[in-house]
Amino acid sequence: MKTYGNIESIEAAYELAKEAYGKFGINADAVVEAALEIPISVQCWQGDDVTGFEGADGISGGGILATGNYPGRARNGDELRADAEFAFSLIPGKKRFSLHMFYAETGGKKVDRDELEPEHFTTWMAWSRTKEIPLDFNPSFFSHPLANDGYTLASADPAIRRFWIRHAAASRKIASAFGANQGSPSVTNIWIPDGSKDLPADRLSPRRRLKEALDEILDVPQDPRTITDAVESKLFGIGSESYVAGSHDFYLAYATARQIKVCLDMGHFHPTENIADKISAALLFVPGLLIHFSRGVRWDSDHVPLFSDELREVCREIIRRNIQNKIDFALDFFDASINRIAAWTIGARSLRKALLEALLEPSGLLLEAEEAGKLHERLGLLEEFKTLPFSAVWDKLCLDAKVPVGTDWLGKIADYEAQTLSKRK
Ligand code: RNT
Ligand code: ZN
Repeated sequence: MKTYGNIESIEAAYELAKEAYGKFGINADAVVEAALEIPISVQCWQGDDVTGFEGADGISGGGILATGNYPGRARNGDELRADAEFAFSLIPGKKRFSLHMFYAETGGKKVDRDELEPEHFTTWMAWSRTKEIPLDFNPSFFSHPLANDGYTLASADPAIRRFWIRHAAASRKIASAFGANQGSPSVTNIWIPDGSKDLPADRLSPRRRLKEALDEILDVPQDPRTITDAVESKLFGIGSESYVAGSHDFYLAYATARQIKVCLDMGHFHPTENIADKISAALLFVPGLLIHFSRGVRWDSDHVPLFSDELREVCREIIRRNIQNKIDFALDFFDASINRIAAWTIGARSLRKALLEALLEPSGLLLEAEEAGKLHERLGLLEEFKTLPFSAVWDKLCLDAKVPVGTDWLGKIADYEAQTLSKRK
């Protein structure tokens, strides 16, 4: 693979770009720095097709499913950590790592999900400290015998419900240990698959049970300096096509009432609905948002996000209002049909790219035109800003962050595949 360019030409192109942005009052140097500072939470589950370490072997179940069989899936904690570290070397800027409960390391001992303790994440926490990668967390309400009938926290069976309440409580305790270990809150996201394949006769009771279960879980006090709670809605899933108990309306109301964060997943709405417009509305009522950056193709397919209009719109919406401190930026996709490290790299780089682009936008001028009632000017500027020399600044950002510029990361992936992934049989 040819290398993308030499340092001199990247710097020279950047100087010209800097001048172009400078004309609109944007300081590109400062923007590059700011863009690198925004943490992106990388999802561990892309590395192993949402399998976990319980020996489930590729069955994710519970409304989500990784498809494809590209060789080289990480099979244990050491492989997953090694793959993630390698991906991090290709992704510019600050990173976090998001775990699920079923990535506990129990040393071969069977410990059910309601009995896991912080000690089962000792290796993860040590790694997090050494690599300075803070951890986020997710209780795992799927791929488990007690999730087989499609209901967990909203289950009509009190024994099943109890199990999952204990599971969530254990997760929050572990997340809080992460938070203490890393000195900042671990963002802990509750997503449950609960729903019905066909038309339910009673839509209310599961939601009432879900509300009561969540109350019980969140009533257990945890130090807010160590954990931030979030709840994630969904429109439908595989096997829950007709009804999902934890819908957007449900969680928006719930999070408002409890003053916790709402998680908006880009793939969890109607295919033509973009979450960009929901951000300002929700933030008037909830303390913050967790965003799962994903790309739905016709449905909630969890494809790798690209530098798409949808993703760029979401980033612009956040940056224009300068509300990035209220947003947790997280990735959520799982594609087993391509090299998994490339999937991480493409998804995370697209998000960083969209953040950079949004930060470079001279949005103050748009606002001025709007406030002055010069709407033709607003439209004209909006259109002109699209073709400012953004890519030169992106290359410079990668250079500054000491990650491969342009397509250079592809060669590194090929080497890692030859040396490491291809040996996993
Ligand atoms: C599922 C949700 C959830 C999961 C991960 C694995 O539809 O998007 O966020 O993808 O927790
Ligand atoms: Zn999600």
